[in-house]
Amino acid sequence: MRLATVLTPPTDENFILAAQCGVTDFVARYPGITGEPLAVSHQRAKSFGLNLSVVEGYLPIEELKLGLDDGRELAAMKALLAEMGDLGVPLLCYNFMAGTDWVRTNVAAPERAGAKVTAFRLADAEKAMSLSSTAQGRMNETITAEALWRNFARFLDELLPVAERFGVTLVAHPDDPPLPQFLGKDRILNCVEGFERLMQLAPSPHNAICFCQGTFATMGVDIPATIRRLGPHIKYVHFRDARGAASDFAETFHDNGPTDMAVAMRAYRDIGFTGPMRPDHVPQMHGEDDGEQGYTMLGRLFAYGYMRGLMQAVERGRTS
Ligand SMILES: [Mn+2]
Repeated sequence: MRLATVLTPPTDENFILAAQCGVTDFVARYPGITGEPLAVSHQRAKSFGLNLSVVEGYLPIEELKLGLDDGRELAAMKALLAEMGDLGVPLLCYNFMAGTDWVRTNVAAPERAGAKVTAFRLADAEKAMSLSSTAQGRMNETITAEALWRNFARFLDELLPVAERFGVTLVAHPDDPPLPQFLGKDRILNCVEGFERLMQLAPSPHNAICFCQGTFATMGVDIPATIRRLGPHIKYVHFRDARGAASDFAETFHDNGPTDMAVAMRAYRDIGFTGPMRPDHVPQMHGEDDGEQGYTMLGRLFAYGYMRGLMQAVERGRTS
């Protein structure tokens, strides 16, 4: 297993802190959003001793999800895959939620000693705020699960062969929150069966899963059993925890949620997972009030140490 991270922002200081904590893999956001060419991110990461191994977040696929792309999104995605191939970046993480990215209704829920976490309550969804810049537009469209699956099949028909050619694996992130429907749009990657259907839809080692553990926790499933069930299809992990269910939950510090994280880590080891694993959303800590919710740095430093401790424990066999 390799300790990975996003850095928001990807400043020299944040790169140095991550490298000092033992992080080896860097996760870049879609270059069209950050404005930084992928080759530059790749080189920058390398200069701090990190490998750029994942591109993730805010991809140009919103029209593709709705079946409304005029060809521009497809072209942008194919260009991205080619660029990733050139640089040897192996994983592209995407989601298939229509109309929104991840959504929370509270970005300052209390965690330990005044730290703040994000939380979601369906009852408050009318005031739901999307934390994504891509969530604008198409808010009034509706879409059924079957239409989404049709669009998903077309998406894979077009992009999977290109990904295969360039040595890139597409990893699908679950719908967050994993509700059956949200804002008039059905959701399809909201349960384990949805991921099994996706794997059957296009069987290929390049069609794989991002196991966002916090999202699976809010599905109410047994985490270690689900890691074993999805097994070799898991190629990338978002490591975090949440307390509650899809319609009402709050995130937690890594050591303060309901999931036995050591048992989860053992399950990743047991399925032979050797890919990148990153802390996902983290609590906003003292002095970080103006940071991007879920993506501030101090909570991440805590997470690096916690995760590295668990990784070393299971990989050296001390907890088995
Ligand atoms: Mn995630």
